[in-house]
Amino acid sequence: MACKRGALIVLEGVDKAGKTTQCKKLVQALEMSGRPAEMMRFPDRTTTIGQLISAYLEKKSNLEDHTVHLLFSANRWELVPLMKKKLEQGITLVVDRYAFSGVAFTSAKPGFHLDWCKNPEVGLPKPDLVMFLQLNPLEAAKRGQFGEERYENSDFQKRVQTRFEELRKDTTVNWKVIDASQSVEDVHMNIQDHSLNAINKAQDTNVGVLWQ
Ligand code: NYM
Repeated sequence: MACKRGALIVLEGVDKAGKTTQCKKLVQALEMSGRPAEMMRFPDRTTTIGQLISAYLEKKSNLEDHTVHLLFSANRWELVPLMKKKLEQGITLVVDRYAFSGVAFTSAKPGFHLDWCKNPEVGLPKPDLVMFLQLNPLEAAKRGQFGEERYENSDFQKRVQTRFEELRKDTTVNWKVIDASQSVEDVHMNIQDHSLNAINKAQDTNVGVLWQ
């Protein structure tokens, strides 16, 4: 490796947990401390595949459930070359949702098994750290109404939460659970500590392979 690689850091959690706010704050803090960092989010709605997903989420189109699962996965795979390039350049990637959201959301639908959902994600770059922003449904409800997009209702979100709990049992992934009911600043400090640790550990290792 020519320079020390960046870390792949993922934030996961149910809706309203504060993932996007915290991703932005983390990138800002890392940049200010002289560590190159960039934010990414999945789905990335800017690509051709991302636009199909976006129309589905906005209920402008209907897609068969297996098909949309594979599109979410393809949307990650199409960005893998770019992700690898940035990591090699020493840029830390702070990612708002990743394969874990993919598996948790689809497997919350009737008739979907976790293993089937994980399959297309096997082999993706493995995050050095996955932080799960934990917020109970009552706290989440206090943060305002759900929007109009698909999946944005509390029954479905509860099932998603259970699927995330299942995924967090996997010790091959470096999960950290963050109490998202704290103040934005306290959550940020917590996230920053874990991230600096992960960045230090990652720099002299190769990027891992997810679920393989
Ligand atoms: N979602 C997100 C999935 O169903 N599968 C995936 O692979 C990913 C990354 O899309 N409700 C769902 C979770 C969200 C929705 O995400 C859009 P966001 O962060 O609201 O743009």
